[in-house]
Amino acid sequence: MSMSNSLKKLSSCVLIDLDGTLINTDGVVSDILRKYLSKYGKQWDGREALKIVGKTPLEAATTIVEDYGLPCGVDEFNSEFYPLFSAQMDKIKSLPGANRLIRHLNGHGVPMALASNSSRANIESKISYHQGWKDCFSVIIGSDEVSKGKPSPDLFLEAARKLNKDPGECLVIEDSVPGVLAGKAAGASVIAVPSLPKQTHLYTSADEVINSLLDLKPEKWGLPPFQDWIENTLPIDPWRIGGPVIKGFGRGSKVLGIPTANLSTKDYAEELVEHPSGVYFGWAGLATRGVFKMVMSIGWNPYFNNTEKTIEPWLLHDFTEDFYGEELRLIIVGYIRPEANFPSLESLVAKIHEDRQVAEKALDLPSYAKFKDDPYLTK
Ligand code: ADP
Ligand code: RBF
Ligand code: MG
Repeated sequence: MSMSNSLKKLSSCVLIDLDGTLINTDGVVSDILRKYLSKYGKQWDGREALKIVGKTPLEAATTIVEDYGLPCGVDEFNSEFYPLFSAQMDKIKSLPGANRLIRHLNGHGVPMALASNSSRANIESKISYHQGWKDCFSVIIGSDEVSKGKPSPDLFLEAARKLNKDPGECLVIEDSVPGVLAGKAAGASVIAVPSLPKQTHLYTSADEVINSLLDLKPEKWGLPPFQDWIENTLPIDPWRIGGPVIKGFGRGSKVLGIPTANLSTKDYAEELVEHPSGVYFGWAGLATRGVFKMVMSIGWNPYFNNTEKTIEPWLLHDFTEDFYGEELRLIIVGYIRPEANFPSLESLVAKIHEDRQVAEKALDLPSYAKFKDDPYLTK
């Protein structure tokens, strides 16, 4: 729950978690467990993810061995799991906004500590694949270096001590519930960035819950603001997706008066997990019709509470006919805001029209406009 600004404590340093907060460890762990469990005739269904997020390695392994009734002990599981995991560590990607955050804070001389429930050795290995990260942290500390891991406050207390800071001056950034509890128990201010979708209700003890690192506003905590937003938009590394336009939920035009051209989720499952939900914009190409400005939402559409994460691109042009089946190409170049819920359909529609104006204006800026000519859009 967010506290009123006047009650917020100002922070002078940042204590940050690694797995699920800065890097997407979950993706690689899920891949390994899927294959590993199938050897025992069991199926990894991701349900366990909620139970193991933020746990120490021992707790996570115990949960898996017990819940799947594996015919091996925790030690045996670990001796098989860790070599598989180590071999895949180079494939763990940084989460959107992580690199940007680390560079920003380091560039402004804000002291940073990395405090993780994983072991010190594993932390070092994992971050070695991310250029320049190690040098940005004045302190790195793993759960094998304190007596108890999160949710105990030990890791954060020790990190603060090593930074020579009072815990009350520290801002903790965490994706897991145990991590948030640890931060609060240490006396720090805590921002939660839940790594699992639709779990916001579990994070009531955090001082602020944000959807992704893209939504972090350091100035709220007395830290230097990001300077890369331009005209209410955040430039992102452009990404491209395309495919034939399929039938969506059948309510875009009917319910909102805002048609959105849907792509098959099967064809871009990887992009869908990789990109945080939210409102984005860019360019859309239809081979026989041309290139158009585009604003879209990614996610579960809280107002409609969808069960599936989708991409809903609205082409900013009046078409006289539908174009189902035609090849649609998108280049997504910027971010506007997180998805939100609204008290009424009118307020949702008004917000989407506001997004349209933000996108239309921003796409004329040279740094976004240049993608209009990208051959991907029409070839
Ligand atoms: P669906 O449930 O299939 O997404 P919508 O009511 O959202 O249906 O309408 C989307 C369809 O409308 C698109 O697939 C496309 O064929 C057509 N369409 C017409 N104008 C637009 C536009 N400006 N942006 C996106 N789709 C449009
Ligand atoms: N749905 C929401 O529930 N919350 C939002 O914040 C939201 N933002 C949107 C922004 C844009 C630019 C567009 C095109 C759609 C947005 N919608 C949002 C999605 C809308 O609910 C969706 O298009 C319908 O579900 C139609 O299928
Ligand atoms: Mg649609």
